[in-house]
Amino acid sequence: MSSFPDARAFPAGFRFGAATSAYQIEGAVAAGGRGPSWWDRFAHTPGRISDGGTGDIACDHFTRWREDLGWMQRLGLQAYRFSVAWPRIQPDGRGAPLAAGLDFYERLVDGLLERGIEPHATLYHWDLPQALADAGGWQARDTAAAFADYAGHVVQRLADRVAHWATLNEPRCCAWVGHLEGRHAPGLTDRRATLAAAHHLLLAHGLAVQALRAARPGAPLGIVLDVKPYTAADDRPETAAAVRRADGVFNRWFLDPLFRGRYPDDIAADHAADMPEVRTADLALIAQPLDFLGLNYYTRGHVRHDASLPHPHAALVPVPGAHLSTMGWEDWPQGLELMLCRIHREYAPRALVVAENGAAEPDVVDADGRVRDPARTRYLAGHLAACARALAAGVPLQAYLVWSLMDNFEWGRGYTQRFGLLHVDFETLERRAKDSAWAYRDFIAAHAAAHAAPRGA
Ligand code: IFM
Repeated sequence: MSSFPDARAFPAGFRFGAATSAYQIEGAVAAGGRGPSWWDRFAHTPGRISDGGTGDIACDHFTRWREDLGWMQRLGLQAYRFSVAWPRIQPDGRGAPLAAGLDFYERLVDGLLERGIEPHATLYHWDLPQALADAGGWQARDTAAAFADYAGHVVQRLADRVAHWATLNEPRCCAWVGHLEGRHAPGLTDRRATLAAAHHLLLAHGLAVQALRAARPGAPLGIVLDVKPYTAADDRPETAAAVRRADGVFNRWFLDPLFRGRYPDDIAADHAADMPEVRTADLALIAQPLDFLGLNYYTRGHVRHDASLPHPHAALVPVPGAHLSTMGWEDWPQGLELMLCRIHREYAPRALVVAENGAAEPDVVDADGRVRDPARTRYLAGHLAACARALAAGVPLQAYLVWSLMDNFEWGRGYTQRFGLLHVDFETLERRAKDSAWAYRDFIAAHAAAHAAPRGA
């Protein structure tokens, strides 16, 4: 407990919770008429997932959701971020919504509320219906309009009960890792496809915000971006330029259009030959005011210039003595403080939420049934301290959500990475809280106690 910050640094009403996403935990991929998504297709393609895993069963949350709510309650979580699987609502990505799909998320939301847990919903966490993928996926402009229609169905049913609606999770990752690095669905390595996907994802966000504001005025809307600070591993001017480019691609390519209504000139110039069609009204749609911005933060990029690498010509350099998670990511909490403060200063979103933060560690169940994961506890404590410093600096941070509630399907890395507060035995699907989960529970309880009304007041 001692390395956690003083819980009083977080105001009353600040929410501590955890996050998941549909394809990573739900399983039950054909239940209730759910259609296939491009992640079903990708995961079933030999060689795509490092351990051959798929989301067919995952954590079977679709049937065990009540048990999972029980765990959230036991840990004292105050907020839970989940995503809605588009193919459960519209199996082909278009048309009338499936009642079974909407009912599932309605039960989940009502179950959260009954337990005093604030629901945070994300409308797209990468599971694009395969029928839309076949019609061009995010490279097709039409997919953006289809998304706004789907979003409307979900928000129409649940708007009165969800605290935060995020349109998209990490459009950068969907565009870059899926279309340039080939490690995520749809598995492409094509820069034109990447930039088209990125633009159409942002357009989808803008169209959805417009549709949702018209249908449900007052529903709290935002988007979740993955952000990463870049630091220079040497003092050469070429490295400073590489840092700027890497930051431009990772951070500014999304923050600038969303908050300033334009793509960053330097990166747009670098990519002029590969840019998609950007119509006159697109950027105004993308830059509509939002109620909050969600940030997913894990690590930094410590880099040096390397001309032999493709744009942004930045090679990662290991930091001596740094603790690395099993993903190979450095535990660097200063980066979270830095990004929170910078985004507040430079882009001024109305409110911020840490929508994901956590670490994959080589967790094992000991003979006594405990999962001792001190590195994760240290990681969480350090990043909570970073949030406390950002709050003290005036950042309007409202919530902190751990990635993830439970061990799950880590995309291209299958089941090899354990990010959970809950350990999941993927043979039996049994859940058990790791030591870090109990430490987080104690911290949340300390915060609640610090803000409890004095007796007799
Ligand atoms: O598991 C992912 C999640 O789906 C999106 N953000 C990063 C996490 C860890 O890689």
